[in-house]
Amino acid sequence: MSDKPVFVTQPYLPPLEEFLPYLEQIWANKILTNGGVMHQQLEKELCAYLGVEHIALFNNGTIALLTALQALRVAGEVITTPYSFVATSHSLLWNGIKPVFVDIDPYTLNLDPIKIEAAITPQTTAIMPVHCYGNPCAVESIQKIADNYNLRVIYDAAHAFGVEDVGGSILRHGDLSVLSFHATKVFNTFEGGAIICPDAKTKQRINHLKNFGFVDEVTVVAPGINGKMSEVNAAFGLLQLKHIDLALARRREIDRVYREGIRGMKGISLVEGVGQATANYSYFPILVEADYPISRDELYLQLKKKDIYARRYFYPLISEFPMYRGMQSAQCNNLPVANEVAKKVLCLPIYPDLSKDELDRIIDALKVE
Ligand code: T4K
Repeated sequence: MSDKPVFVTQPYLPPLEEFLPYLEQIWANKILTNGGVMHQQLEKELCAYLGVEHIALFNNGTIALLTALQALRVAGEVITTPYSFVATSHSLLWNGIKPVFVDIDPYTLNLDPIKIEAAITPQTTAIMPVHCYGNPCAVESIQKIADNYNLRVIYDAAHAFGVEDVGGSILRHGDLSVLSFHATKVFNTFEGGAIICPDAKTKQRINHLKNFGFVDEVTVVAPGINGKMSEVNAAFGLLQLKHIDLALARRREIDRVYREGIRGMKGISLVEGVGQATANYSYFPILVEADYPISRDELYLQLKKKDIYARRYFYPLISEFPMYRGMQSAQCNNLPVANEVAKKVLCLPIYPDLSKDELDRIIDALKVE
């Protein structure tokens, strides 16, 4: 059995020689960024692959989130989840918006729709839910609330590449959805991200905003940012797309082996997928319960000693960080489920190149007496 370190994830890299022709084309064109041919091609191919109509590529998911909020002119207060990566609520603070944290559902680990209404105030303008681990949010209940109160919905879909519900892509819900193509994601462009939007007019506004607000050489219509994806990143995306189905199939198999090996272990609960017609197996979270022989943190350290680098996504909760913890909605008693889950969660390694030996090694390491 190999004992090389196993990380929570590892990017899937196609053979290097397959990437060289893309680089040769970039070298020949000398167009490195600002919406070159690779960029245009990737937008087209992603729309087809994901089954969406309009996509705007970005240099990362965080800038895409910032821009999505700007695109819809969101202000005031936005309801969001504390159980996510900090970029979700940081994007609100960067826009001068006050995040209002609402607790999560204990099964989906996403924003609990039943608790949203009580958090709405006259200042609320939008809801920013997260499809955490690629598990779909309660999209219909959320839309109903948004319609009743005239709120915008921006999904942080950083984990949800390729996820579908019975009606098609999960990314079609809400006003906008934001993807991350970071190295640690199911589909990566080294760094990258995207906004999925419903119509050409919104896409045009997003395109202006990600290019400093420029419409043409002499016209600037908004205080935009530089959110453009480069040609090298787009080229890598085009190549990744050729391998994505294989990578997803491998993830599905790892998920199956984990479930088979772990189900029935005393003190470990699995997070079940709810509402996916197609899942992407982006993370493999387990919950370490009170009747497990050791605590979650002891297990985390014990795995580390065995060179297995599981991660406590998402602990600490966003609401525990200094820039949020003074807010009323960040208080522990407002977020009992999120606080409980953050204490129990551990994400096990999952990525296409994880070998059978490594997988067995991880499952064995969970068998603690
Ligand atoms: N919204 C949500 C819900 C998100 O989860 C994220 C990002 C965003 C928004 C923002 O999107 P971006 O602006 O990032 O596009 C990682 C990622 O940096 C972050 O993208 C991701 N979420 C978050 C959940 O995880 P860290 O601090 O855990 O990453 P790091 O560097 O510790 O990497 C984890 C492991 O992955 C390493 O131990 C080894 C492996 N790894 C990592 C990198 C970067 C590699 O093998 N190769 C690599 O290049 O945040």
